[in-house]
Amino acid sequence: MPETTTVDYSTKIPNNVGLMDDQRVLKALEQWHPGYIDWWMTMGPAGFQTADVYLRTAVSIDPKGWAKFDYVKMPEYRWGILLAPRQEDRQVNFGTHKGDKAWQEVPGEYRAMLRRLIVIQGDTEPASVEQQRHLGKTAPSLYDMRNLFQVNVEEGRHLWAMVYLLQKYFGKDGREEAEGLLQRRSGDADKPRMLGAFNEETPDWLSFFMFTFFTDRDGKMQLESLAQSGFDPLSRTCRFMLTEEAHHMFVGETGVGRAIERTCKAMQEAGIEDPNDIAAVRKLGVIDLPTMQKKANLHFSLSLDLFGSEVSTNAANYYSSGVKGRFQETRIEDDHQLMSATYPVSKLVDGKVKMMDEPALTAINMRLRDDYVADCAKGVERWNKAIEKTGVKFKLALPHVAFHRGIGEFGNVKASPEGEVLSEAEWARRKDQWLPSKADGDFIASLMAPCWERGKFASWIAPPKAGIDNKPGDFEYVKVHQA
Ligand code: BYC
Repeated sequence: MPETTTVDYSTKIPNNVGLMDDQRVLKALEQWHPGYIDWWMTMGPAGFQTADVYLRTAVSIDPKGWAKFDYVKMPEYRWGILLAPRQEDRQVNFGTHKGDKAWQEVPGEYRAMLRRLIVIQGDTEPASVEQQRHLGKTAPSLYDMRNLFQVNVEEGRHLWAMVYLLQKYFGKDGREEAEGLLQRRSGDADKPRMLGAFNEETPDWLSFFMFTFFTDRDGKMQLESLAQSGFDPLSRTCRFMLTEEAHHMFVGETGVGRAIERTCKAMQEAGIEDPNDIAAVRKLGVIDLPTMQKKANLHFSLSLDLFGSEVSTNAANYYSSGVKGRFQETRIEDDHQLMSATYPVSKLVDGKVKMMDEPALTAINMRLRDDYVADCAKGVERWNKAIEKTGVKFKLALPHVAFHRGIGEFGNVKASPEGEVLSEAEWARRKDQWLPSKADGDFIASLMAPCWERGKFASWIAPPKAGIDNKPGDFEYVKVHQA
């Protein structure tokens, strides 16, 4: 079967890339499959592998109606290879090869670069599943549990997507890298995942929602940039991944939004006006807004580190070579080569944060990070509108980009959420005001009691506005008794 818009489910590995006619790759993927299932069973969602879960599975790559919903046991989910349709006349849209026909094979000189980018992207996908594997046990509702599992199986599929590229286009090295993706483990001292944020814990559901809001949004930005790639199979893969990614950010934004809604409502009902009266708010069995701010500070700053250094020759090379573009590259009005343009970069000068013009080519990471920050800010604004509507006087805010950073210009300094540079001693004295402390973590953990009755929600979170696939409020999204 040639490339199609519908997915061929007749093979063990569903696909729209004509795998049946590509025996070499089909065989490589079939050999990789048992290792993947083994990884899923040992590192995937703990405790629910035998339960029926109401999941969506991609059946087509047509943006309208690409998914179907049904009960599936997670290990039987049909992970497959799905690429957005090929555009015959697609070109390389930026860099020194601008105007050339997009590449259907890997150009020899960019092989190492492309492989590295694909491996980094691939590594994050299983990492997030590992980070989230214990959350099912404390799910605040069946609805939320189902969303967690949906995110997890799709991250698993995104790993398949990168493994397909490695195995089809990178020969022996690609097969070795595909194995490596199953060997590393989030948080493991000896064989950690590649990027910092993917070795952190996701200890509770508020972290999960913040992660899907902030870190999956980095995923969106990185995938958008890779979707611009002159290497057409990478572009097409990332374009389809983005359709799935949108739901993950929805889970994050509405998850935090529902926690906020519940807290504000509980405060109103109890007549508590001061959102900073943390002890009083916590007594209501909800998460106080200042603690939500701390969690946002943590996840935002960890996610900023995923953009690499503000000024990066790696990023410049990716761009000039045509392998990784800018966010919405084709909508930007400039020469798409950045020979002489500059871009303002935030830098530390004499202990103060200042904007300095740098060659736009080396400031690609900074630009993507700026686009990301703007996208995050819109979501935070929506949360603030919801708070305002309830009459509670509190505003969430994104911390300064210098706050709590491990990578880049601010990687070695301590700064407050307002961007004021601090001494180590000052930071140590005040950091618990800005980042979740042990006591905050313990309090949140105390609320993480499972709530698995149909249509019921844990004390700290409001129900969603609508069900998944228009299901009613008491729908049994996960048949937990089978687990
Ligand atoms: N941690 O020039 P630099 C997602 C290293 S999330 C550790 O500043 P570059 C998802 C870097 O490797 C999206 N090391 O950075 C979300 C380099 O090392 P070498 C994932 C780091 O290369 C939720 C050195 O520092 N996708 O999809 O321009 C759930 C200097 O590098 C880090 C991608 O990231 C770090 N944070 O940019 C599931 C896309 N940052 O070469 C999934 C692919 C930098 O000197 N990756 N280093 O040994 C890239 O585009 C780039 O590699 C990066 C870094 C943006 C990550």
